[in-house]
Amino acid sequence: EDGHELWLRYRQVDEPRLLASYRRAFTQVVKAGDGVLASAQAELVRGLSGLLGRSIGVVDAPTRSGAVVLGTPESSPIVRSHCPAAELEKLGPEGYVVRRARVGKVDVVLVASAGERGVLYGAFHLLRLLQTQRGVEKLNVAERPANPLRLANHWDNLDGSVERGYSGTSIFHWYDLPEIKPHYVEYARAMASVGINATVVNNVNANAEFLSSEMIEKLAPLADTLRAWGIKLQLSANFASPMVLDGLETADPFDPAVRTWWRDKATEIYTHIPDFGGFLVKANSEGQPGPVDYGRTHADGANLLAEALEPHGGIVIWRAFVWHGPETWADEAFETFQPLDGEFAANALVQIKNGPIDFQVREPAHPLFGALPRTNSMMELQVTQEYTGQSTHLCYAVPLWKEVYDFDTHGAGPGTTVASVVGGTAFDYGHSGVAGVMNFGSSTNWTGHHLAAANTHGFGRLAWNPQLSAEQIADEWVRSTFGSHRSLVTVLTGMLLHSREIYESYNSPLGAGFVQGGGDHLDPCVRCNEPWHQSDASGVGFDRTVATGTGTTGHYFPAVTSVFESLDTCPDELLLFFHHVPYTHRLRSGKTVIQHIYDSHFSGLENASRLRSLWQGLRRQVDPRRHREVLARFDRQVDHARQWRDTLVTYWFEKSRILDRRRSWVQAQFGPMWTVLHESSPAPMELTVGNATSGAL
Ligand code: BDP
Repeated sequence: EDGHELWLRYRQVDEPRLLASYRRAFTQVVKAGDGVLASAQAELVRGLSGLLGRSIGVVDAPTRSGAVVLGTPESSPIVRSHCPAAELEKLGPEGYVVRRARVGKVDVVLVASAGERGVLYGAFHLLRLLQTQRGVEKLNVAERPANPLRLANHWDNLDGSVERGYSGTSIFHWYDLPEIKPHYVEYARAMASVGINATVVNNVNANAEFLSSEMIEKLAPLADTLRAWGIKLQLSANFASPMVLDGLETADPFDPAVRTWWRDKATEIYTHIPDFGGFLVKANSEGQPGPVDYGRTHADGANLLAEALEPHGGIVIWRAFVWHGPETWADEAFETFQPLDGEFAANALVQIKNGPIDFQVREPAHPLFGALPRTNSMMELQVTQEYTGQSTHLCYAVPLWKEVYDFDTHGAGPGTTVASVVGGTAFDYGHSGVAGVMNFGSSTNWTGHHLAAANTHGFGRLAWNPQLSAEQIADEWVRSTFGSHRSLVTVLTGMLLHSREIYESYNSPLGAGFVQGGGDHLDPCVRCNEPWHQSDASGVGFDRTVATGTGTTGHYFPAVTSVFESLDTCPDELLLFFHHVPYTHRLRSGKTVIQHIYDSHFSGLENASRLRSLWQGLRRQVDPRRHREVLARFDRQVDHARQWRDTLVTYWFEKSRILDRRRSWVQAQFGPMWTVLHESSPAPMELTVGNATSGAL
């Protein structure tokens, strides 16, 4: 196995009694229709044939019990007569029911929805039940997605490179378009299987060429391919496109020629791609052009594109990621966008990263969530592991994402979770949802590290339903990807669920954040990132309080501000994000901050080794190739975790001049240097033995 099939392997169910019951329950598939319905039908045939280990035929009408009937009230008379239209309408065009019904003399399984997409998602749901070995005697499923927009963001460039991609080059072969490669369909199936309904195929650092006439024509067949799987194509747009592509002298949103240019461009796109989703824009951020270049606001810029897309039903997604330096990074997005609340067009959305910095392993939720009651908002998550170990480290992000979804912003009173904001229920949003910066590339297994595909899967499943637990989602991915062997499921699910905290512990405990090196964000560069974690001789952490710091805590609603503002209530895991504290500050555990940092780097490495051993122990439950390839990644993870430990422990020892209670380790590492530091240190040093502090040296 090479991992190319991801979680859609559909291997024959290996539990004989279950297999027999599934074979009785599903016997044939009733012809469904064209387009998305044909995709749903094809997937059911493929999936059921694989899982049942026998070929499943397509029939015009049910002839045996166990026929699967899929469709909408328009496409299927059986659905029309057995599913009340009102019931389906309530679930919306992407929601579905899966249940049994009696049709004439046979028992059938209905997969029904008010819309074709819902039928497709229902088909995947049905297959998931079998992949995860659930009982199907009592089928009574009714689902609808929590987030209307569930968007993949690819940061893929025209030259085939992928910004922050760790799995080879782009999956999209731009120069070969309009030729459609078979793997575009595989891509679309994988995305649709977890409910992704739109995809931005190019980098937010956008090359204007993506909007050229030649490119639009070339992209049209790709859009057709995606459409068959319920996915709308979208493009990142460079704000200066009118200048770059057609030599206009300005991109000022108030310039009539610029407005005409965008309107004409939109019309051109919709001529070729009638269901084009719209634009995604990174403006006035990290060197990208934008409306601020002309003294206009971000809302002015967004509304320019929104106006052009509006007649065609398109949306513009405007990113809130703006910053000009470590000092104000956590504040700038809030301070720029919050005052603009209510000024964005009805078909514009602001896309907000999950935290106020930049996809760190631990951050508080972004203060803009809940603070834009009159601006359609959505969340941006990073599926590709830029700051979380790239394709070397196991770091399952679902627990991290769940924390953000569950975060109570108090925006419309207590209980205004981020999930309710981006799900569109907290405020009267016309559009909302979630975007994931994707981790797919040209590697055979798509994600480089086989286990990184769990993040792709988890992103989609959580976007569909943020109420699902991380355990449930991990369990589902493991079973579908590796099979349902009991010890494998238990061990691998546990590994996934602990992996983020393990990575965090040797990378950046207590919310210090941003300790990766300059360009590639993989290796430690704790010294060069001092402006972010603000370590000095007196202590560590960034004072973002209202009382004495930058005031970031004040951007949250009062109930949240008070929690983060006070040292007594700020959660330890975010302590250094919000506070600058002495190294001897005591955590709730009773440990000092510095000892916690030391301990955490040591235990992090030990736990990384443990992950490796656990995986080694799965040798008999995992096929040889995938086992070998993942083990090689764990080898590198352990080596790298050791580098992290040694670099960071050394750094913080030098900064704090406080000894780790593992004195012998320090002496072995530093030898004479320890003496030098000890002798020259003006600051008192603390030595702890066991759990007890012996006081200053
Ligand atoms: C940062 C990445 C950079 C992206 C930027 C963004 O390092 O490559 O362009 O985010 O989101 O995390 O625009």
